[in-house]
Amino acid sequence: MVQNETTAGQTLLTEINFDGIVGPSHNYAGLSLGNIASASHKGDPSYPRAAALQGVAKMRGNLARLGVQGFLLPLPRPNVLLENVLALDGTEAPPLRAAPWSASSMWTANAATVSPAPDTADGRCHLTVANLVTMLHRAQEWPDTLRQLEIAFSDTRHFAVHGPVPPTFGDEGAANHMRLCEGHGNAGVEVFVYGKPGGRFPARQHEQAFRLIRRSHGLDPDKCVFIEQNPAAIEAGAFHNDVVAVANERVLFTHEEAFADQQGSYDAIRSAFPALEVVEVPSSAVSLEEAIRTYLFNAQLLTLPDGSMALIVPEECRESTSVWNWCEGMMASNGPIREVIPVDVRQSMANGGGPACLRLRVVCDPATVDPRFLLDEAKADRIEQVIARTWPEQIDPADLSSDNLAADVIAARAALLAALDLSELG
Ligand code: SUG
Repeated sequence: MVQNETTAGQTLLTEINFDGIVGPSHNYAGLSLGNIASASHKGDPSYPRAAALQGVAKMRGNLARLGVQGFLLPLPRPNVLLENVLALDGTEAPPLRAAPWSASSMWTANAATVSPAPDTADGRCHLTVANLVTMLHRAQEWPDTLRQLEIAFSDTRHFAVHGPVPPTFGDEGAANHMRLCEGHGNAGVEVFVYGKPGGRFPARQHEQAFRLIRRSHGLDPDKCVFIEQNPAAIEAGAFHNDVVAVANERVLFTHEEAFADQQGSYDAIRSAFPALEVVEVPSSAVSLEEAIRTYLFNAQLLTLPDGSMALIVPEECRESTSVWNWCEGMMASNGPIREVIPVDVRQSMANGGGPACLRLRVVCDPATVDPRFLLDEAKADRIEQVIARTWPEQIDPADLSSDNLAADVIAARAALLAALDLSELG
């Protein structure tokens, strides 16, 4: 396990990836305006069992690589509360009927914004649950996500879990947040990336949401950088910044067209974090469209136990000539990213969620987390068995009002909670 001891020498801080287990109602309803994969797979049949097993396989790989892995559970679906609020009576448009069924909480990069303990004024790790207000099917997530975070990170000596910022300010969590540091357990520089409204697609992350989080997490203003997303990237389908950039330790891996002012953004980060190493992919090598289609940047950039870095990318990257050529060139060079490892998360990808969307990074001492949210091989076996036994094999969007399917989805989730001793989330 890669671990850093804090200067106080009391806790062992490490980065833990908490993956969202893909829920039994996973479907393609085309609910996310501005998310090209979601729109283009609208109406397709989905395969929840295969989707969830792909997710567990990814977690197993990272558990083997890093020695530590966490997870968050699917939320209750169909969401009866939302169904009632929407006054569904069969006359509504199909997207409204589909929203209470969404399994979108699988993308835990949108669960919360996380500031590790070494960055905060009170020395605790702060998490603010994301309000996700821009999309109806995602706005229903936060109350149940908050309940889960409050259990997983209930040790208030080490964690502070915050409710959402007011809904006036759209907040999509860690998907638009990056952290540069010498090692995960050292104090870092937090980079907040926001969009400006007014374009063809919604700008889902508002600047003021992040400014509020900066204050409530007790972050030093000199160690925070606020950067505008490139409006052209949002127009091209980068609805979250993690579709075009990812950071780990001193490395920022980014497309050339990620930010409104690319060079100015590097300069701003570098003035707070002089050791910054930028690995930039030029548009001449990989177009913005191809980067978004393959999700090259929606990768997990991991520090392996030997200190080298590996990039966990979707399989779609290996199938793209321009992207794979670039990856091979990078691996042959002397850069900080030594290895590129493709993983199959195709069911999630078809809804616009790559390897990085599926995980929330929390730097903390694993001993301070509720162990029920931490994975080991035996637990992965157990999770797989429940999924294989109870997750629907296929869902057609037209099935989404069926009482039988609702009963199956509810029973499947309950079986998983029981297997993990987490029935209190029921
Ligand atoms: O919010 N897709 C998600 C994908 C989220 C990806 N997360 C990150 N980039 N971190 C979204 O757009 C599609 C659901 C549907 O169409 O049924 C969806 O919600």
